[in-house]
Amino acid sequence: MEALAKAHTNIALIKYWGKRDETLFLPMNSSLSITLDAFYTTTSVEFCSCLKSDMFVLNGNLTNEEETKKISNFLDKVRALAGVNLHAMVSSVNNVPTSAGFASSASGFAALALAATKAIGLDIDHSIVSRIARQGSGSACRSVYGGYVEWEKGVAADGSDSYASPIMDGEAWDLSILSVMVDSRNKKVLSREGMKRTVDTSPFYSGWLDTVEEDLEIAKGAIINRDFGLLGKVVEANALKMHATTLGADPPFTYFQGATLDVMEAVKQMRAEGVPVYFTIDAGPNVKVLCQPENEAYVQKVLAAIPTVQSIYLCHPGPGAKVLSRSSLSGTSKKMLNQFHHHSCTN
Ligand code: FM0
Repeated sequence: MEALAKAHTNIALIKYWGKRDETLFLPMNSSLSITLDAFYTTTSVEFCSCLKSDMFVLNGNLTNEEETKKISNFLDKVRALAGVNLHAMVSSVNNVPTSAGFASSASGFAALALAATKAIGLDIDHSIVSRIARQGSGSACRSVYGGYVEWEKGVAADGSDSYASPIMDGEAWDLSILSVMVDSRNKKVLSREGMKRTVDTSPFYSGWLDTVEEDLEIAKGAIINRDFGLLGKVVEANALKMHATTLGADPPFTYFQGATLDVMEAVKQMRAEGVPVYFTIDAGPNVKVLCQPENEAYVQKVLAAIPTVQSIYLCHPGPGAKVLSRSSLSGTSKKMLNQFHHHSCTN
């Protein structure tokens, strides 16, 4: 019982910020993202009666008990749904520059959700895969789809109506997303911890909830009408509102560093010169800059000249999660995924 799947990371244009249920990963608000072409995770899952426990191999290395436990807890949900009680060998290869501060949890859990459900024999559509991926990391539910994606928060207590769906294909509207890395140190306040502290203690959190659904409607309309100026404006404002909530938390915190402000300034400066370019920022110091493909070379040049910028990764809208065959693998992924391929068993 084996399957292989690949999923790409995504960047939120309208942020998921705060949970109403931490066990089921149910969000306080709906969110909207673009799946990216450049960063992805490839994962193989093999359930077998000969395995005594779950095993998790990441980038060719067997992980420790703590990491394996996270995967086991997630697989328990898949096993419960399928009514199957077998252990699994999971092997994942991240083509995500995690050392540069980019998160791999969205692509990781989307690929795992698809590979695990397929391997265990569930024949389910992507909306159910999205609902399962959500329970590994909220933003992972959006990586099940390609292009422009919305995660509807839902209202049901069991989470049955909280999953992502596609708004528009990436090919329908190409945009350039420049991931600007300013700091590669580990995050001081992880997104999970940061959003919890903010929900629990920040007096500004209710202000976030007041306008986020309206922001999402504006962003969705701008995408459908290919109105880049309107989209950029609401995306940037939404990110700043999210970051404003953290300053009111107890204890207060911010994800911004000096270099984050340098990039924000440069974006505003280019805009003052007439180039339509906007930024968004997640739970870390790096900045994602949005522009139209005709301006990407100029924007990249300007950003690269900022002394505190370490590197820039250029992305475009990417595809949704897909099941792959082993024969389609190549390069490092092939080597790493085959290294622990559990093929000796005859069960
Ligand atoms: O992506 O606690 O999914 O909408 O990146 O695993 O459910 O890592 F800017 C913050 C992502 C949060 C916004 O949180 O949290 C977004 C954020 P989990 P995630």
